[in-house]
Amino acid sequence: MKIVAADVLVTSPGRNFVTLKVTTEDGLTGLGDATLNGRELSVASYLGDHVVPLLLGRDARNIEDTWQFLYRSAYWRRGPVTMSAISAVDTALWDLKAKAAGMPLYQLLGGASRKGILAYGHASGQDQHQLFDSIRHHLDVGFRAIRVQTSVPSLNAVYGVPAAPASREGDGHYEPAQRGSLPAEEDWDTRAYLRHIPGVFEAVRNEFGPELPLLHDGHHRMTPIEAARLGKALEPYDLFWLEDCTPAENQEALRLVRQHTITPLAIGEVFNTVWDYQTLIREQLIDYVRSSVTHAGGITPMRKLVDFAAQYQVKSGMHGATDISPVGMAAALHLDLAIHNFGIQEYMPHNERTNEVFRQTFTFRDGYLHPGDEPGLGVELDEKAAAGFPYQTAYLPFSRLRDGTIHDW
Ligand code: KDG
Ligand code: MG
Repeated sequence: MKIVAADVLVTSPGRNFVTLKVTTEDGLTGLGDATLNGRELSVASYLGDHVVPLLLGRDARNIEDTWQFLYRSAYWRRGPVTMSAISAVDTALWDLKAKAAGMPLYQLLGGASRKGILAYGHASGQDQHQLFDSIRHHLDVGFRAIRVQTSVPSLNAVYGVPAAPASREGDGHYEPAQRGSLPAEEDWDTRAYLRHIPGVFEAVRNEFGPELPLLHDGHHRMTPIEAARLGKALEPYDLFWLEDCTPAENQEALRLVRQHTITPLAIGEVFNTVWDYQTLIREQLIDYVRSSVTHAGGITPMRKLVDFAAQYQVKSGMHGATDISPVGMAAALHLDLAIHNFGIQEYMPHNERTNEVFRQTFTFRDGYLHPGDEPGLGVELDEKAAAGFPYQTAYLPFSRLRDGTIHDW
């Protein structure tokens, strides 16, 4: 199974995606997602300029060897650009191997450990009325676990909340990356946020009852002591998890949070190797690992990460925002289905245009996702349709405090 071609495809059907297509001498093709939100072209260049020439002539069957070669031979290790590029290669090779075997990928990973993959959706609102409406909408379309984000009084724009409410019929999902030559500026005030959020969860529990799993994303904005305070204040509302409560470059910070709260903690959508989790997992400072197949080096290291986490009763909760392409999403679903320590999967459905470009076989029914049983990942890229959506410059926003200081977004 010699690799004879590897093509980097950039398309923007509503938002930017980078996909690697690897072709073997027998005409099989495998796909991998290399999308890094707001930095897409750097991964496309890393792949096209430095990785594709190394792939040509290699045996596509040797996935572990190829992973180690790409990781170690660059000398410069880790980092989101490098690891997203390696992810795409690794995922494409698993897609190829499963297609060659005539099996859905999850079978090669050990087979199904469950019937379906519990998914959580994103509800949000500028006020309580909009938020309740959004939660009802998510329940109506089948979600059985819901992330709750709201605006904060006196702040103009807050992570996770669209400026206008998403229409029930349209695809008006929240999309933080905005097209344009400069990133949008948002404002932030942690004290205002901390005062507001516990009351929101109290109202949601009163309205929707105790059963519904509720999640919340702090999006890296709190100090450890602020995060501890929020976790403690949210305890009566029984969250499934509080996500990214601190910027977690400093793993030690989670010790302090953990000492003060029993609200479960999830972290790691911006992490890209197991090393980012070493202290967090070994000291059981978190409950869920948030890395995605797309950004953490592919199926090969993600399997090792979740197996390491399993020894400490830490579960998976893979990142699944719209910047994970349908290829990356399918890869996550195969892994979710196979592993034992699955926790939950984030699911932000893509828009119609994206689904026309990426033909998928995964399904969402009654709150559960399933990758389907087509050989490989079960996603095909319609290159003609993709070519109709050229790359558009787009950036994630950034935050400033009231006095103008840059804050974590
Ligand atoms: O690209 C950044 C988004 O994927 C991120 O802001 C979404 O935090 C996020 C989440 O939990 O989905
Ligand atoms: Mg997040």
